[in-house]
Amino acid sequence: MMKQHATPHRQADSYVIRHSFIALLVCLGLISGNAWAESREFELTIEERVIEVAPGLHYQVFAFNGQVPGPLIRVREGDDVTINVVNNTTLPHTIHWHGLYQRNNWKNDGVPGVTQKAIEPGDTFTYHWKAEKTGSLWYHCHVNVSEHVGIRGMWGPLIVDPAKPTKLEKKVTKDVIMMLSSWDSDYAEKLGYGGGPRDLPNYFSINGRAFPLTQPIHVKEGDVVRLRLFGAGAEIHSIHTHGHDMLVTHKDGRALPAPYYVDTLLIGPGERYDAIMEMDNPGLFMVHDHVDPQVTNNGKHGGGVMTMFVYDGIEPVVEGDPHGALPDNDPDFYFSESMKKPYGLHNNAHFAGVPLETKGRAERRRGGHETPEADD
Ligand SMILES: [Cu+2]
Repeated sequence: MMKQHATPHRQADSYVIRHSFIALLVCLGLISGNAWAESREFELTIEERVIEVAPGLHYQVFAFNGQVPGPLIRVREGDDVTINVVNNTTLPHTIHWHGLYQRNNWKNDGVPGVTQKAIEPGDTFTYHWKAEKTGSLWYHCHVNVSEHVGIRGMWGPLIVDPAKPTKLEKKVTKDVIMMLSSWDSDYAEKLGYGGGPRDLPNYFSINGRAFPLTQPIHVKEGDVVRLRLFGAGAEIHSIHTHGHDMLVTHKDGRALPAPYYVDTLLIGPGERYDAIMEMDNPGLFMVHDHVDPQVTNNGKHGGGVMTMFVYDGIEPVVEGDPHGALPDNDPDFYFSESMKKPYGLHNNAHFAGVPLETKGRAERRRGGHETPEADD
């Protein structure tokens, strides 16, 4: 046997090797949360664009990288992130990184007049932060929020993957990000105005598009879907999934100690819920807002916050049903494809708007956010 033949000298060697190895393991354990942390740098511009929110509703927006929602930013817990922002619009903006703690870093919190001066038209600003908080976070403008965030599309998803995911989230096969918001057609062509407390929104959307411009959610039996629901606008939404319960696992990015099942979930402005769903019931099943006015387009039923789970191999049984009306041309409409890509910033051409005519830009530059007399 080896042990019987080992000399005292060799025993001492193996003692040193064994204990060095244990020390190395302890070191790795201590830094495991940040063992793979990386520095990442992204570019974000803010552009004046026009997007089609609903059939016939062309809406002027302030668009991050020219798109609404803004691009997915996905990083890992502990990453050091730098974002260079260029404001190519005619009004000032900032970016608030909603959910981040900004420990010893409050000057990167993006609040105009508090943590920084707003980024003026033509100016640039660089944000640096550490991804200390994990989960479904988001970023949005913090200047004139009721207009810029409320009705101009200045929001996008920021997903920070935890170093140690929960057992439940490890099972996920498909991510589905839904950012819910609303629009007021009175202000579609009045960039710089609107979003006031007496204005009533008349269009409601998932990822900036109202049904039938939403997309079906394609799944197959056995998929485990992670719905990430964001209250990006000023309305309260009540999301109902037909045929399936949602297991609510995370609130505002944090894993819940006791996940719970629902079939209808209330989401207020700024809130995020993650719900994990077993796709075990093949068919066509609606997903929609149960706040009834929010499934309309300008008062007409059959619009707004509405889509459908479509299982592979299932054909519609009713001619002209909503499934048939969905255009079904973008598998990344819910960021499902972007979430499969490596960490980084991912633009999505489907969400891109068309450049805004320059008419009115000079007046906005002079007039700022003053409400015109005609709009009182
Ligand atoms: Cu803004």
